[in-house]
Amino acid sequence: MYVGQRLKRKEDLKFLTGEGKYVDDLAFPGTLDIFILRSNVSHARLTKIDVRDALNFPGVEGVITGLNFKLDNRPRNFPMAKDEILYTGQPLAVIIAKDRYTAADAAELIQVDYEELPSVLDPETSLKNEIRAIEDKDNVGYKKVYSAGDPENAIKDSDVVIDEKIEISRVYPGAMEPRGILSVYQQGSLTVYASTQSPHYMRKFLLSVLGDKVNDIRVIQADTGGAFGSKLFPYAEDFITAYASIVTKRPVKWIATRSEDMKSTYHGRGQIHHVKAGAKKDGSITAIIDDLILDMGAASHSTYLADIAATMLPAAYKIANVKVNVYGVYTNKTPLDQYRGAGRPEATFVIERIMDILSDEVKMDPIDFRKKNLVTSLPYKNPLGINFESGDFISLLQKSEHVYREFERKAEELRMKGIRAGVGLSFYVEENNFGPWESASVRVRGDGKILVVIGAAPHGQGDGTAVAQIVADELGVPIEDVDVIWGDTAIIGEAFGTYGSRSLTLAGNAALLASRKVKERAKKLAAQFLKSDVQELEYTNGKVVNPKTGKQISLKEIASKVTENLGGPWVYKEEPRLESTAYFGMDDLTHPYGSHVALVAVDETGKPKVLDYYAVDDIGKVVNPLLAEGQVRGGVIQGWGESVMEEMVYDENGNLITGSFAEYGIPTSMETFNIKWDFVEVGMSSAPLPAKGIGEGATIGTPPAVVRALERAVGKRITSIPVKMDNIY
Ligand code: MCN
Ligand code: MO
Repeated sequence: MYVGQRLKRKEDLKFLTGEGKYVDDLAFPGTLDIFILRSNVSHARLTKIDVRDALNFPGVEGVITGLNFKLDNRPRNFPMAKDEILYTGQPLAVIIAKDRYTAADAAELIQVDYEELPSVLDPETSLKNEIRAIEDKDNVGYKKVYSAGDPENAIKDSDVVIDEKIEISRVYPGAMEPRGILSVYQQGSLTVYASTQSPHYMRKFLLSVLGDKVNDIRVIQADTGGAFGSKLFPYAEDFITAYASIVTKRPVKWIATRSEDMKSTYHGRGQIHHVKAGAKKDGSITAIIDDLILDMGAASHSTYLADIAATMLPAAYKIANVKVNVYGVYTNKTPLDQYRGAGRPEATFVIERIMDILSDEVKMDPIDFRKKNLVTSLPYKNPLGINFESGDFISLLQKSEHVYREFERKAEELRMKGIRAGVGLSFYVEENNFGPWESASVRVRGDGKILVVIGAAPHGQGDGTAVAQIVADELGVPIEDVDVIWGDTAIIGEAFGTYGSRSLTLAGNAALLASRKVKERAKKLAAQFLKSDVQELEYTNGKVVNPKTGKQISLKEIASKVTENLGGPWVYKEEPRLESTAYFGMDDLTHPYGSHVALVAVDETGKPKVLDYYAVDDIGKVVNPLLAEGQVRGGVIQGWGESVMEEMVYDENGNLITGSFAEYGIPTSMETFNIKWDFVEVGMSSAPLPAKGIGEGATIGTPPAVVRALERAVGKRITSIPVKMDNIY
């Protein structure tokens, strides 16, 4: 069995040997580059763009301004500003030239006339609606109330009530490879190579507005150096580049520089919660009332993040009375969207801060306080309608509690030596496997090698290896004979992609089902070669056998037999097909859960350091614990970065101050630390291979654990991230 083994990734070698092919590594003769002139004011009325000098610049092939398509929820004037500029970094003009340097030089000759308008950057100021972020538009672009029970009265009935402002700053989903796209025009059609999480979705959204200008669009995912949620939804640059290649009838490439990526890639998180929560003396929570403000930036495509955060807020706890008032507000900033965890890290940070703060207020041990309120039997439907399908919260918490007590003893020893140290524990419920379905094809080739094409589009997770494990087990063949490929709209019918920690469960199960169908095909074909009735045959260990006669034929032999006799007659009673496609989806999302424990020390300058770290998850069946652990390790470090260093900061004029890695703190190898990961396989999903996702879990579990540890180390209540050194000095 390969499933369950810690196999190394099949996909790593090409990257380790420098043979990866990212978009910018691809070269086509005659490729033109584009440079995007972006706004350097955050709010203005655009009156005129004069491009004459730029057009005459040697090497320039064209300039585009005012390009607009109708797409829901994108900024007014998308993909380029036309009459109103809404944020610094918004595209104003596009220069197409023989190379990127020429394009950038020509851009300097463009004259932009505008009248500045007051801008609003702070989401709470925006909520007041005194200054409009978008002219003629209410700043509150989204409003929704989630409510259950009678929270107002339940709060009044509490022995202890807390009232806190909890802030989760905006962050940059900093993938190693910035975004990039290459659109190749040929005979009225486009082949688009992109750094993306979903070629199929990209094809769909490009076709939705360019469909009348081209015959077809094929999207190929180039090797993609990470995405963390940020390369899924449509971007201005996708449309601009594809459009530029249509008008020039040439290949056109756009590659973001790092600083360009930081202002144009949708930022993540950006939520403020004003929370009131109450508890009884015995530690039972009475109610939570939360005003959730989502800092949407200049567009409204991020509202689903507030919905996820609101409905997941009660988390693993029995809280009957809850109300979340959601306000999505416009600000003159880069639009917001998902970043690894997408709404669940925000919900978890808020609820876990509440758990710790309430436990302090009722003077209870924070773990006992959690136990008092934890959901004890699953399935369980939370008051806002989310169904937690399977698992055992209490026993997992007991596991992490054990580590918590041990870390507490270590912290105590450190404190005796005068070192400021603290321990924090978080318990979280995840929501993943966002749907609706995924596809996979399994093809046995003439040489017996197996090609699996999955509709998911991994970009660092390692799903290719795990899917190969699943298929190799099911077909009973060596894993070396199984190749998994993905990321091309022309090689797989329809598909969705990689996001919402769904690839292993949905594409993995689709591959499992496709393999089962292939086994049925193999039996049918074997029947004629073994001169048996198909009912008599069994498929085991890569062979079809007839237990009665003892005759057998391997999958490889069948594949070879149906592809021999070049030029010969059709001799098959059965169609010689040894391939199958399957689609797999589930009725509902999955809800794995886990717990993180951190031991953190703060030195005399206020610099925090993680001394020890433990995480435990229940994601149902774990296909490859090495890959899952890799996800947790990366996620913990990202969660640490978000907790203590990462923040997108704007000045009062709307300039992005953290516009490069010189100003934006992102963890490096120097900030990593020891992480121990454990898993249990209790809460199975309903899929044939009963897995749930792990791709985002650690970014959800980490911030509340490390922030609690910091709070304990310095003895000061902490309610916003990133925690600033001067707060804990
Ligand atoms: N896995 C497993 N057993 C399970 C579940 C998963 O062995 N029961 C393994 C899978 O084989 C895969 C990995 O764990 O190698 C993650 O699988 P899964 O949970 O299905 O998540 P996805 O593959 O769908 O990845 C998406 C997820 C998301 S939503 C973000 S955001 C994120 C993340 O993955 N972005 C990443 N991890 C990332 N890791 C890298 N390197 N780069 C990103 O951009
Ligand atoms: Mo994601």
